[in-house]
Amino acid sequence: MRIDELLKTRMEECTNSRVQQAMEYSLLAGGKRIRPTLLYETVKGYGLNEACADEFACALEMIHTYSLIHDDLPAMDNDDLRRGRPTCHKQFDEATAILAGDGLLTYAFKTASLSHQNLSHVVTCMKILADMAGPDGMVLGQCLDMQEEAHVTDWQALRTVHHFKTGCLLSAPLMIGAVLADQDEHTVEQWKETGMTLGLAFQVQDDWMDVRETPEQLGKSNSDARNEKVTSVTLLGEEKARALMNDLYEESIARIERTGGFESSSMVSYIKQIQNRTK
Ligand code: GRG
Repeated sequence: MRIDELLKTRMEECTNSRVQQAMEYSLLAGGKRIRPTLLYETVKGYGLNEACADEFACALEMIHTYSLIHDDLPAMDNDDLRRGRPTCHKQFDEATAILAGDGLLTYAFKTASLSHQNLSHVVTCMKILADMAGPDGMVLGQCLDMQEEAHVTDWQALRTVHHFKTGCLLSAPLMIGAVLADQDEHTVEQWKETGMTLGLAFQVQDDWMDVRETPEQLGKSNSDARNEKVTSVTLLGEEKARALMNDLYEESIARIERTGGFESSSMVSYIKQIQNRTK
């Protein structure tokens, strides 16, 4: 995959150290690469060459990987398995895993800044990255998730957690792709909404698979039950959660097909692939 080669090169350009090794261990462990792929699909749908999005594709995957490393820590979900391997803190140690997350987050912004695209677009895209990943975005979602017992008693409240925790980092590639393709603010907002719908579909699917599949199949611990997490499955039941997931995928596909000036077929077939995945 193009993104794997790019990430490998970026890691080779980082000073070799224990933290660099831990960053590389988690970043190059595989993963579905959904966020970079969504970005590439967006620019391609607008008729651009995917190379224009390389730096932001790397940045998105680095930020995503940092969030997984920190989410797996004992202070958060306390998980042992990620991407088919021991989690970063199990393979190294907790301090190194914290630093690896910090390193990836920082290195993401350095990487984004290396983009040769129109400077004003680059600044806008970096702001989107920060907004979607930071304390108004994914970090807020994670904070709400950690406090969930006090706050989450119904589907609407859980939806809000997922909106920030999962939706923001799936909206970011769509928004960034639209900015790189010189789309106006209204269109970028439309893509944000599409990403949020897709994010919710993806999260409900993740909840559903967490109860249906084994850790070996998923390549990660299915810790929701152990942590007594409120999920779409515990709130709605397996059948309703599955139906909701399919409705949300269909809604996001319909939104993509309605987007003016966008050749949607390749992105839509990619999303159907995600919807039908088994791990
Ligand atoms: C620590 C700030 C901070 C945030 C953590 C990503 C995250 C937020 C938590 C991980 C747990 C979780 C279920 C998050 C929802 C999003 C999600 C399903 C992440 C897993 O993404 P995939 O399936 O992972 O794309 P791969 O490994 O394929 O890249």
